[in-house]
Amino acid sequence: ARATVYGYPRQGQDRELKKAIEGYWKGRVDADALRATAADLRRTNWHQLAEAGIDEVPTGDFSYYDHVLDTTVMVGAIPERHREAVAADPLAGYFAMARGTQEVAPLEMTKWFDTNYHYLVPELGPETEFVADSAKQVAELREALALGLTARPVLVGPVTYLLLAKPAPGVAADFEPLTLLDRLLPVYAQVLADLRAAGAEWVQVDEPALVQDRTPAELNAAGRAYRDLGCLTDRPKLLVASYFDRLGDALPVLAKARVEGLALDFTDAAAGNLDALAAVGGLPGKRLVAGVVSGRNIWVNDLGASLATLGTLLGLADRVDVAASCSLLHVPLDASVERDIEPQILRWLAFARQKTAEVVTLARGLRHGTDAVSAELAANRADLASRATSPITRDPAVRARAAAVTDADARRSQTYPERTAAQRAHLGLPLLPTTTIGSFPQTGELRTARAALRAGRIDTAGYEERVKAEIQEVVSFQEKTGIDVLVHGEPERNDMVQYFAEQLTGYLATRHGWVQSYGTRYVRPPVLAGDISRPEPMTVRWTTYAQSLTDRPVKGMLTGPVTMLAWSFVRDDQPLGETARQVALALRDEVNDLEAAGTSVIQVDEPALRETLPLRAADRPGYLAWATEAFRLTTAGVRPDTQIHTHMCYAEFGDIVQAIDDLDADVISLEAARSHMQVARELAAHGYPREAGPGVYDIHSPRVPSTEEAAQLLRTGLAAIPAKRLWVNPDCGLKTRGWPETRSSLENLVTAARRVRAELLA
Ligand code: THG
Ligand code: ZN
Repeated sequence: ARATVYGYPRQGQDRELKKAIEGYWKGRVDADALRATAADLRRTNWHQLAEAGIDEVPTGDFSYYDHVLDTTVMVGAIPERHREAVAADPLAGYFAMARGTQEVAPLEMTKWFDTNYHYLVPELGPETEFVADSAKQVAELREALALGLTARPVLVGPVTYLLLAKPAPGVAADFEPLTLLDRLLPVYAQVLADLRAAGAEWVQVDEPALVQDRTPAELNAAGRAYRDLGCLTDRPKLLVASYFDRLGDALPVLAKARVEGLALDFTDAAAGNLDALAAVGGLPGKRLVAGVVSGRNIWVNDLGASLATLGTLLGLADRVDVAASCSLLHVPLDASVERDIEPQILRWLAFARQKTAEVVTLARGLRHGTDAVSAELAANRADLASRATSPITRDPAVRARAAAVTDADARRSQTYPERTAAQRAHLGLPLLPTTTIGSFPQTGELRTARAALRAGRIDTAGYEERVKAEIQEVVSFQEKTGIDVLVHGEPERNDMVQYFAEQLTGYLATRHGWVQSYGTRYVRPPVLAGDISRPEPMTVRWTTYAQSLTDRPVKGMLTGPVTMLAWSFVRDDQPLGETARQVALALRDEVNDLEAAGTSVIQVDEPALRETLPLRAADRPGYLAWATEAFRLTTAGVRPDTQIHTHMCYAEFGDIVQAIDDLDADVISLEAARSHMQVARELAAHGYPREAGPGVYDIHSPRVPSTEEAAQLLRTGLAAIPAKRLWVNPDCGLKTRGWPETRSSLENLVTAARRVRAELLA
């Protein structure tokens, strides 16, 4: 049995890659220096893997921005508008595709399956001609081979590549990229031949799209792809990999294919693969790579359980190797550098380095028997026991409270029509009320103050004065501009999830636990490790301070339970719904405290509700049931005249409109400006009965919308949502915007609301 992984974090221990790339963008680092940094990082990673005992290292998983964009380059599917730039300077042109320039739009970005990684969406059409460009794959394979390592190139597979693509601009919306398969396969054939010539014995072809629900036609296409690639004579051995969920109907297709190996996910996320593999009679004559160590979470593996799984698998394939379930790109690099986490608790955690060691131990155990790894198994059992019995993971008060929750706790005391009348009387808002989503520009002074606080150059009191000054400015600007429902602007917050996690018992924060979100942008997801409780109010002070400065209502701003889970590493020792319920109860206390302190409008954001939707339709109703219950449990404890808002971004609400309705929020704000109010029409088609604020200002662009443009979007909104239920707001928070464009845009937004109000009353 060999030990291997499919990919490793790209950024380096100190995010050297981010610094080099951003330096290159600013002109401070030249292309050669950037290439040298990248080559160093690849070498460091391979050495780290090899020294840990990984027998076969991955190559080609490195990326300057995104591996799907690298695949677009590899198959020559450069969008027309980028071709000239890419031909003139491949590296600059590559970044232009990723980020756009003054003149040309970038490729669209979207989430990589149900992870928090974002990829650049290929743009294809009937005219697309593919051409093989194996330079990057071949060069990186050669680098690893030159170090004397056994290396296996990893490619995004042709079926997944096409299924992740969308019609190019100007191409009919119903164009199906998968129809290009026959044109794409010869390009993969060429790349495979090039890799073989460069010395690859095996090549891994990733097909994670096959773990989603697929039509018979799509499964047929997958069968055809691997029949054709399998029949090639000049090729390396093929390992077709899947991860994130079970293969389902695609398993028999791949098991029959003429490829030499399959890599399957055997973690809980993909439950069903083991039985399904047995049901198809295993993989006689093939290599099976078993992903038994989760590449998604940060928990130490149950080595005994994994060895048992591996033992079962031995009977089902010619040869069984051990791996993490997916690329380790999705976890931070190294838990051992964390200094703020208690040593005993740190032993529960495994980041990429620790996971690599687990894979190696498991491969050794499989090869030589459990006796060969008895010390590792004993230590592992002790760590698992310490976690299972720790007061951190078992807080009786939290458990008792969660167990006592009733249906009534998750239901408002009055229906929406009754509530809305009470809220109208209480708040006295005009028709088409204006508001913002919560955050205001994070100024340089604020960031400097936060850094100074961390470095001990200023004290807490000094920092809080800075925050208060900022709140004053934000409140006075909103009053002057004539916004109806104000916010305090969130100057005290960095990342919203991190901010709440730091204040909740049961959460751990990391110092270096960076995970790539997209390109050079990283997040440090907090670790939801134990039972969750709220030792004291988290936001009340800042909201009431803002309220003390104005007579207009100030909205309280919270992050909802589903998003708290989605953007954290969540405990795997109880159902997600249980964890969500604990977080919901902690947030419910905050909501109730805000109300008691005089807050009449409270927003609970759930931007991640849509993105956590399970990959397979069969798993969705269960998810939506606990997710919407957690939101309602958070918000249902308030009086009828307290108005609950929620907010979601990232479009594509179509498949969760019913869930949005089930949240029973009084008001929802949604991203809509770029899609010309598409969501308003979707809500209307569903018969959404409550208030909504489809955004009229696209905050992802520095562009200031004119008053007439915003007014026109409002009129479009009015065609779908009656005036009595329509709100006026931007698409999302303003923290990534500068003050000048924020000022002008919000002034125009208020003027637009006034203009359309006057039209309605005329
Ligand atoms: N918070 C968390 N997770 C998220 C988002 C979030 N996942 C999805 C989405 N939002 C990802 N979007 C971003 C946007 C910006 C950045 C990262 C992810 C970003 N990061 C800084 C960087 O890399 O320079 C670091 C920020 C920091 O210092 O914490 O700009 O909002 N949890
Ligand atoms: Zn948003």
